Amino acid sequence: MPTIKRTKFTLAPEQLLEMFYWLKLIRAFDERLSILVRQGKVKSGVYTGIGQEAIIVGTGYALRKADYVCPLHRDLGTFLIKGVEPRVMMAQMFGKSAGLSKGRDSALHSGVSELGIFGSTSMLGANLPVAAGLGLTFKMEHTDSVVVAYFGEGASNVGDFHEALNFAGVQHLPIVFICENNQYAFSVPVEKSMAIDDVADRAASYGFDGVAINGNDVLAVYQSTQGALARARRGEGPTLIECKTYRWHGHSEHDKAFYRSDEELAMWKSRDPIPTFTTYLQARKVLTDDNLKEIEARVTTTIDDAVDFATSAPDPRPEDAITDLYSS
Ligand SMILES: Cc1ncc(C[n+]2csc(CCOP(=O)(O)OP(=O)(O)O)c2C)c(N)n1
Repeated sequence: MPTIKRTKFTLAPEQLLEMFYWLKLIRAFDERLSILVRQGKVKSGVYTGIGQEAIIVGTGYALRKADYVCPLHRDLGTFLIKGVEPRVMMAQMFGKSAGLSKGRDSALHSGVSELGIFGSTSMLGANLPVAAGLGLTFKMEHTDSVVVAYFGEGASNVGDFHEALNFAGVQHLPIVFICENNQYAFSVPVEKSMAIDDVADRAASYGFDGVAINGNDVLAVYQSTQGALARARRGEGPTLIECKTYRWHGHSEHDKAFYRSDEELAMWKSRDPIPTFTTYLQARKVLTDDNLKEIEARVTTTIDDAVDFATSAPDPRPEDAITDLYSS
């Protein structure tokens, strides 16, 4: 069994601030969406990832354009960090023609091949064999691009997960499997769906390394991902990184999450990835009061602009429902 080479990936102050901006933007995007759902403005089902942003930023920051991501339903932030304009993403959620799928899906299944985003699948875990296929393509084309594939701990109990990891292990594919272990698969707590503590342990069955880390620590996620990416680019095969985290809202915005206690939620909120990183940056004098104000203002302007754009964007025209279709 190969061991993960520990390499320190250092970040310049500007990069740390950029990561901080992404954390704040992704949080603000989801928080605004949650309000817009209640105002009846969003056509799609909404599955926010509030509380889980450190995973998206730690894994997505510094990915190359040619690297692919295979997100799950909770990962709207992946689209933003991979380069989709917030305006376009908001229009997508409003079901407008300016959105990625021009208002023709429930908003969660669109991909953007030019940005290396494969749309998520409805069936849990079904994005993982797709990720394996993409990884095989990269290997056959002798590129050093990597696939980053996201899934929940719930999805790690379905067959697709095991088939994909097995194939990736046998073929030494350039894939980083990211488990967002947020403790619940809809209402099912992790201890009722798994007889082991760590999803990371499952990688050993398929011949590669798995590691369980604090998914609320953006720098820990970044370090682990960079190590896994470097190994994958060198042709050393896949890695599974399990990021322990918690989702603050229900499974979707229509789920009141009565199956968990207020104390549990409060405990996890005390581990909010954003204040933790804020304190870290302030202690190192990377984040000053002035640039904190500037970043917060930029986030608010960006989100307001996205909502204005999506609100005033035209609805899709009925006659366009049958364009962009093809048959074989
Ligand atoms: C094969 C399959 N079974 C059940 C569902 C219904 N379903 C959608 S999301 C979900 C829970 C997913 O939990 P997890 O994989 O842990 O991801 P999370 O939503 O917690 O991020 C379930 C059961 C589905 N979409 N596909």
